[in-house]
Amino acid sequence: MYLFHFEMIVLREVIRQGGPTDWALPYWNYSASDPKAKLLPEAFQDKSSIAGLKVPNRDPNANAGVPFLQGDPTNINCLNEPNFSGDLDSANNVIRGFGGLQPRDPRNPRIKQNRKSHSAGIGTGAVESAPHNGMHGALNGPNGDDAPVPAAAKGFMGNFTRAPLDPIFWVHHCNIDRLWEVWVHTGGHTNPTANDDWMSAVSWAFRDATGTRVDMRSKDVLDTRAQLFYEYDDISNPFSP
Ligand SMILES: [Cu+2]
Repeated sequence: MYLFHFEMIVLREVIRQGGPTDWALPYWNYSASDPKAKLLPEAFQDKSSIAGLKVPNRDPNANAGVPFLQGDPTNINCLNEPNFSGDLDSANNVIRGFGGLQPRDPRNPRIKQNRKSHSAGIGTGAVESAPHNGMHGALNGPNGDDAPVPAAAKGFMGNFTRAPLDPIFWVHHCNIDRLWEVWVHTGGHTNPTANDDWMSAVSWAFRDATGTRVDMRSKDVLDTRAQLFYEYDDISNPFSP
């Protein structure tokens, strides 16, 4: 939702400056087979000629254009989750599901917190765990909130309120949205539309490109073509034959 409104706001300015009328936010597919896909895209690196995309509050190796990922935060095992909604097994170990526990599942610890936060927890869905959270942490770099450095030097991507200050946030999140589209179009997966709660229980407020308030619910973003006027160029699933 916030990607859609951000895209519309930027598109309006792109057109005002004489740019393409079909401009769209790009996505960063760091899980592609090309090893270069795991490097920070060049436009965001220190050597970029686009000043606004260079951010010092980011992992220095990412900014230098060298490998910066530890472990495999780009893994897309989330695409193998058979169900969208997670559940808890009898040992109280989470069965993640692609999207996580239903927001009103009483076993979801987040129900006791602010449901609009997406802090990590037992209700964390597979795609939120990886690549979402893993890439946030990797791009943040060594200066997390607890690092003994001045506040101005702390990373952006590892902090909920600062992450959108890093332009890479937007292309990272576009890819997370794309992965949902990959998941739902492959493997016989479906969104759990029989349960209306996750689609309608919560609404969020945005500003459209003219500054007018718009309220949206999850059911408003289930079909990118019909509801949001875009589609991805590639929603192939590497795990599907
Ligand atoms: Cu995020």
